[in-house]
Amino acid sequence: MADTMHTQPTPGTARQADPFPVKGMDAVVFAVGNAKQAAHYYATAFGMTRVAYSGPENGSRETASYVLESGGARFVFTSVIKPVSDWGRFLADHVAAHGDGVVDLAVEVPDARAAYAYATAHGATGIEEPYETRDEHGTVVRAAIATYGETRHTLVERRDYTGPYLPGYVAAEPLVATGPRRFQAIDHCVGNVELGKMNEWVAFYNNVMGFTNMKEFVGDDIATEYSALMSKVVADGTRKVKFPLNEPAIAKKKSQIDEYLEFYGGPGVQHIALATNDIVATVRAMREAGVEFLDTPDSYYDTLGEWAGETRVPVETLRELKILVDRDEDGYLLQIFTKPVQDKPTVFFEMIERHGSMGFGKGNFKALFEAIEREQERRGNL
Ligand code: TYF
Ligand code: FE
Repeated sequence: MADTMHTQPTPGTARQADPFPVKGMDAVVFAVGNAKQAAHYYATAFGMTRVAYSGPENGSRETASYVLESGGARFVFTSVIKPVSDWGRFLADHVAAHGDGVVDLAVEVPDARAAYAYATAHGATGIEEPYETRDEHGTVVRAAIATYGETRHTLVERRDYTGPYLPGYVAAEPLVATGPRRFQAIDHCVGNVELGKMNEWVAFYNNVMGFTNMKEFVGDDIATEYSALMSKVVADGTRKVKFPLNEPAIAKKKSQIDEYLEFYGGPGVQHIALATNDIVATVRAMREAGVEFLDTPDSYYDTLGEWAGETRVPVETLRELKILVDRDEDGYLLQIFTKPVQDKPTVFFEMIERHGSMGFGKGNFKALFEAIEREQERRGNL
């Protein structure tokens, strides 16, 4: 891919130190109308374990927050009890404007002050200056910068912090009996931005966070044929944090990205991909718990063997569960997409099992986008 938005170190010169080191995703923070019930859904349907809580019982009169984990993946569900501060009003307004959605893609960094200084010096809008909080478990330094829409990146520095989440939270019991883990990490977090803005946001991540572009992208050619979106992926130096960015494309049908932007009320997080080691067990368990996935036509599986080759999972099992396969020069991946997880056609999830491939399922775009269009049609939005 022609790539002028960033520069890799020139061969032969010493490799530059990472200008914006990150340790990984810290948390995905959702603002929701009813955190108590959302937490229950992610516990029962996604198999996540509640580990921490903050609410009126432990001194937070304004908000209730449930922290759930699955392996290294952490989700926080926050809802407003009664707004009294700017933060409470922001969360209440966010839910009113967007419905349930992601307010924060929090990134763990070794040095939050340095990360914030670098980001703001390279064009980021600061939302929160670096601040320190501590309790008996240690100290955490945080700062926050704005990204697309009303979304932010909190930069979290955990100074040997041993508490269950952050100062202000108490350890909490799992909400339901925990079974086998259904996923162990956040693989990537995707943002939808407005028409014509994708390259600006790619440049933002290049400049502000030193992220570089991954090779997978959806350009004009694919967009106008069937996908109705354009997409590029930025990632940190270690490829632990990967942020694909979509914008609508003018195609034959109304773009799924336009549908999102209309119902979300602007740019925001579209999907979170969760890495699993056993997508078959995961999808079975989630389907049993009532999670709805996008359908894939049988014809997809009739020709699968011809191009996808052998995978860990027999084609008949893939067909039964509607799991998709993609293969590239590095290996293959298995993936599946949920339907939107709220009544608005906005946020959804992807389950992904990687076997060498670092891609995002480009070979599935046709089948996938046709499935999404069938759903758009069912909703009357096409
Ligand atoms: O993250 C990605 O880029 C892939 C492909 O609505 C994708 O998961 C892109 C857009 C979309 C669903 C999947
Ligand atoms: Fe994805």
